[in-house]
Amino acid sequence: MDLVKELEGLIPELEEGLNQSSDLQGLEALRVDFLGRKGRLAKIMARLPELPAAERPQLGQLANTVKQRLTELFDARKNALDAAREAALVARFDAGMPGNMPWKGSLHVVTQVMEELCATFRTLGYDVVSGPEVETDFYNFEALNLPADHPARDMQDTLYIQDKIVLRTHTSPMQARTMLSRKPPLAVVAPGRVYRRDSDLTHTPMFHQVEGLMVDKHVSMADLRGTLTAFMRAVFGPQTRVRFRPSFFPFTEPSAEVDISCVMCGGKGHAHGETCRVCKGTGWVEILGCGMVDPNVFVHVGYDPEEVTGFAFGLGVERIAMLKYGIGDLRMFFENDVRFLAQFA
Ligand code: 2NL
Repeated sequence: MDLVKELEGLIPELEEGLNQSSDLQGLEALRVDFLGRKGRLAKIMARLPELPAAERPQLGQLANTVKQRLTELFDARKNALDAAREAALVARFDAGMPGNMPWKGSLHVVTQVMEELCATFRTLGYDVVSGPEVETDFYNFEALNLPADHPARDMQDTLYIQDKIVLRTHTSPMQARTMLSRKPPLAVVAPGRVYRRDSDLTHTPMFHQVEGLMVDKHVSMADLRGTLTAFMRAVFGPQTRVRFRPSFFPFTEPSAEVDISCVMCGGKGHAHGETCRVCKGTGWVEILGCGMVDPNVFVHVGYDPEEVTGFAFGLGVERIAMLKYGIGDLRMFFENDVRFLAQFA
């Protein structure tokens, strides 16, 4: 048998094989078949001892040449396939197509509403003040006309850090701090987190408040009414009607609760022949509490109640956000389901 012919025959055979394989997998199979350790070239070389000793060096040399040629053919085909694949990718690539946009975070809806409420008061000339969530008994209770034995302290269950140190139950301590560090006239809003020992369908242990305070000579209930009416119309639209009902808070006298015409039914109490689920048919929804600052509060912060008067109010941000966006379940704000949050991005 002529080993020379067999060796030389490998070249056209590989050429034909290469022409028929059009993917990298087929190419690798061919490489193993021809050039692998147990491949066809190796098998021919294994038969070298069949030859007379004198012919072996010549055949060895031929084998090297054939091996080199096989390798060249193989590499050339591989390069051609790689280039074709690259060209196909480039042909499909559209540089004008939008890329995969990374997810972008956004402010929480409660933060957005809180900032909107503060921005509205800024346009009315109010300063925005913020401070500690861990407060002393003095700023959280005592200064606000809530002495230790006052029954009104039971109105809200407090989270204690230690004796006389609490998680603030409202943001009014910031207003007490502001009055102690500034002189009238002043107008401030205090946004932020507040804490209560309360947890059920409609209460969370942490929620957000915005409280406001104005102190000057001759500040009246009419100023309070005008300010809050303008505020409500800025937040819920110019068609909003506002009403005041008498109420009680330990830090204001007189005190009132404010209702606005229902954001759902426009105050009609019903829609499409059904009782409105937001206002329960009354046409009004409660939105905040307010009043004229109790003279005792002024005494605690060193203001003369014969000299100045003031009004104050407090509201829950989650409640405003629920009414503004028709959110029916308070827990939505705290579950951090991105599908919910992203609607307000
Ligand atoms: C409510 C009612 C209110 C105040 C908060 C206040 C603060 C100072 C002095 C007097 Cl420093 N008053 N704040 C007054 C009336 C009502 O909040 O229902 N909040 C959710």
